[in-house]
Amino acid sequence: MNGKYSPPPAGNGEVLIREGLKDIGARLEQPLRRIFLQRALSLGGLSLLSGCAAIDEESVEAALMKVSRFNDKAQAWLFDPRRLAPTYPESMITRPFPFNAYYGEDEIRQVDAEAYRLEVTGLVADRHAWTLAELRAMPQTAQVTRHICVEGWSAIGKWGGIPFADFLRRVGADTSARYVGFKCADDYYTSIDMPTALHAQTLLALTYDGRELPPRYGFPMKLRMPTKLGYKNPKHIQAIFVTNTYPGGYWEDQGYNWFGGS
Ligand SMILES: Nc1nc2c(c(=O)[nH]1)N[C@H]1C(S)=C(S)[C@@H](COP(=O)(O)O)O[C@H]1N2
Ligand SMILES: [Mo]
Repeated sequence: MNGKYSPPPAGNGEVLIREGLKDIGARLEQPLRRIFLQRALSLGGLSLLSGCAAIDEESVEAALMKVSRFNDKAQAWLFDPRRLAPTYPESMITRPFPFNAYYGEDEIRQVDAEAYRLEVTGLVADRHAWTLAELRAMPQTAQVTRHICVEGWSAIGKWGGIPFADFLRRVGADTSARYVGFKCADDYYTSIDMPTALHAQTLLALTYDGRELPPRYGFPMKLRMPTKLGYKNPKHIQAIFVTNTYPGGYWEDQGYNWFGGS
């Protein structure tokens, strides 16, 4: 969101193509919150919001949060686990592929490959921590898909790695649980719904464009989901946990829509 990347000039096809209901939800939330707050305050008593006359910022926030959670439910209901996001020929890969994070490129996290262990906890049978060699030994696949960021850019890239559904099965995850949460090496965190975690195109990505995932794109590993907006795709994953307790996320806790479908 605060990345230093400037979008390529429009006209080479790499402009935001989806103005769908779902990402509009995420993009409008900030202005909507302001308008809503102004109206509520100037009307003095929007009792339908809270059932009481005193409208303060907190109750408006709470009401908007309810709207956003309602959106999550609607999106979860609309999500078709069998529908595939578009894939593209390699000739359409955006070069260079943009970098984005809540910090600039000068602060990209350097994760030590030797010391790295992926923690897997929560509702799983096998809680052992994974080395990179173990992760690379699992069957891998690759796909060319479009990444869409709420900041208004999109780009096509090629990610390779372990189908996340295979990984979840391998660790004996309780796939009836509601959430999969992620903690990252840079303090970023996010969480997703189980149907998206099990989607055929959700990858635990270890490579970018046929090579080891570089630090800028999330070394040693990111979760790549072409069915979700950019901010739902955690880079530098350090820990994965399966839970029924809502884990939120870095941007989601600041008002971005949690489901974040694209
Ligand atoms: N760990 C971590 N993951 C992250 C972010 C971040 O700041 N830290 N930013 C998110 C956002 S908003 C976007 S658009 C994508 C950018 O991924 P890219 O650098 O591969 O383009 O990473 C997402 N995952
Ligand atoms: Mo983003």
